[in-house]
Amino acid sequence: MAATSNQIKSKVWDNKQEYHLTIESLRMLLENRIPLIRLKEFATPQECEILVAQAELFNFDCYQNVNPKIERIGITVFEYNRISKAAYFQAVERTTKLRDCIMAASFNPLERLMVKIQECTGATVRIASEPLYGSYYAGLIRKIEQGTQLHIDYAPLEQSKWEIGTVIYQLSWNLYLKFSPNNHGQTRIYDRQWQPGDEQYKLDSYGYGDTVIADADTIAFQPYVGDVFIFNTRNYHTVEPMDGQRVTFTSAIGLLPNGEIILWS
Ligand SMILES: O=C(O)CCC(=O)C(=O)O
Ligand SMILES: [Fe+2]
Repeated sequence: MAATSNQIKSKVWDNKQEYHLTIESLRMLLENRIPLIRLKEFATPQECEILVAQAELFNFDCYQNVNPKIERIGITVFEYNRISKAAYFQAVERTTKLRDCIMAASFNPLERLMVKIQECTGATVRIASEPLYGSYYAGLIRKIEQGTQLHIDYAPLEQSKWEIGTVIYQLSWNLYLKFSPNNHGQTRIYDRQWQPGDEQYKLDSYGYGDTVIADADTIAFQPYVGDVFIFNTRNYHTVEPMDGQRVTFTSAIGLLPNGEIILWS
């Protein structure tokens, strides 16, 4: 039985060990050969606490058309997709000022992550940029406390007419800033990537039905404050609901065909 299912699957996830950030582990994550990379103690508890306190001086907005509720500071291409590209880029400058104001009074996780990726890969690591419009926004401060639906984040599908739609692989990194101590709010990733044809399983603005992940291997991780977890968002994934607070700092990461690594939200 096992041999047969291994033959049907193109490969098997190596999830026996924890992977740290190296050029090899990043390559394996991009190619979906491992489910996760963990950057343990990326930030100190104090840094995380100060960043959350600074963010809470401002308003968190709810994602449009998303159920259950997700709150965030920052803008997303996901939401502006159905408004317009021009409106997204109009909002970049003021949103970047707000983010920079919060980071200046605490610390800059975006810069720290970009330097780490640059050092380990030697690649050009930059904020995504759109011809005629300029820089994207990157770096949401986000509260996902009521969980998410089963979903993927994959710009070649969702933002096919933007620069980010040309990435060949897409990841997401989340720094866990605040996490009420309990065993809920885990992130679950399935060894099943979005494929053309999956749109038949789509339920609403972003959720997919469970049939799409039937029989797929899965891994769930318990976030710790100060850690960064990176995973491949072409893989179906969910966040479990929890009682209490769950605040992250996050953006998308993509690899372009020319080898450059870009970040955006
Ligand atoms: O908050 C998390 O753990 C993951 C959220 C998510 O869906 C993502 O980063 O793509
Ligand atoms: Fe996601």
